[in-house]
Formats: sequence, C-alpha cells, structure tokens
Amino acid sequence: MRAARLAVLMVAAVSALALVSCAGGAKTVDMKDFKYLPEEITITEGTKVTWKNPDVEAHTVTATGWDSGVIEAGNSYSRTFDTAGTYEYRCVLHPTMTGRLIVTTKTSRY
Ligand SMILES: [Cu+2]
Repeated sequence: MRAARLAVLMVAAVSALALVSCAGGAKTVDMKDFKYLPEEITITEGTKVTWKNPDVEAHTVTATGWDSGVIEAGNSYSRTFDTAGTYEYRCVLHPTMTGRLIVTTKTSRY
C-alpha cells in the first residue's frame, strides 16, 4: 500500500515538472498555405522559436536584422530571441506572407 502511494506521488511530481518546462519552453510556427500559423506569437526573452515548413513550397522568415534564408519544404529554422521587442517578418518569396513576433521581458510577465 505504501509503495502504491509513493508511486502516485512520484507520478504527480513528474507531471508537475513537465508542466513547468512546457510553460517556459519553445514555440513553433507552421508555414502553410502561404501563411504563418499562428501569424502572431508572444514569447518571453530567451525563448526558442522554430518555424516549420510542412508546405510544398519553400519559404523564408525574414525580418530587419535577421533572416532564415530559404527553408525548403520539410525543413525548419530555429532562433532564440534574447532581446525584447516586436519583430515584423515576412517571406521574401511570397510577399503576402507576414508574421509578427512579440518578445516580452521576463519581468513584465508573472
Ligand atoms: Cu513563402
């Protein structure tokens, strides 16, 4: 009986840890049908963002100051953002594709 209770506690502890790591974890944006999905995301400083391209077309993630280069179909691009700010970005191959990334300081969120 005591062992079973201990097992339940351990499962609870591991679940709690998993939740915490998710909250501060990486974000993913899909590039599909000539759109960034979601088009706008908000992250805290130090978060890694991955743009995935499950589309049949190549795309880019291009902003002022940084650029993914061409991301071929099936590939992805990751970047960690350490500076707060709003980054408007677009795909240089498809000018109607636009997205927005908002990076907030760690202290501005609770
Ligand atoms: Cu594109």
